[in-house]
Amino acid sequence: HLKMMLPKRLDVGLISLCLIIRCTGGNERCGASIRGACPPAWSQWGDKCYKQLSKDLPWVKAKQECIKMGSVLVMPQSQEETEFLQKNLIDKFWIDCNDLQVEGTWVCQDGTTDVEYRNWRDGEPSNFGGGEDCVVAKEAGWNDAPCETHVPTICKRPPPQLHL
Ligand SMILES: [Ca+2]
Ligand SMILES: [Ca+2]
Repeated sequence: HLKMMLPKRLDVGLISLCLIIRCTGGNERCGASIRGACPPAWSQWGDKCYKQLSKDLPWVKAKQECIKMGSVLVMPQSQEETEFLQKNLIDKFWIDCNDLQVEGTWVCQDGTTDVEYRNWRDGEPSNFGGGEDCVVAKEAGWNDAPCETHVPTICKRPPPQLHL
């Protein structure tokens, strides 16, 4: 009998909590979500969470591994974001930027959002040897490199949210 009662009591508790938050949140925040902190082992910068994978990977594999973790391959949108990653995680890493479809036409995306920010190192992109279609961020700037190269990988995700 006790087992039957427990879920009901939890439900009542959760509903009360929601009502309390709605009441104290004011009109603007009614129905809004609360953003939590980053999960353990993820580093936080603003409203983004980052984690470096334990293995260096080829670019396509790097993208796949991030998606498996419910995240995306990182694509910094500013110098500030890049510096945070280089100081706190690693100075060299793949970014979600490639010219695989049309040589010289760079597709750079933060998740599904196109990113305009570019930070090429002098002399890059070089498409050296005709086979450099993926991008590595380094301290001196970006370099296009062969996608098969094993490079450190950083994944990005938003902090978990509690929807009310
Ligand atoms: Ca290329
Ligand atoms: Ca290059």
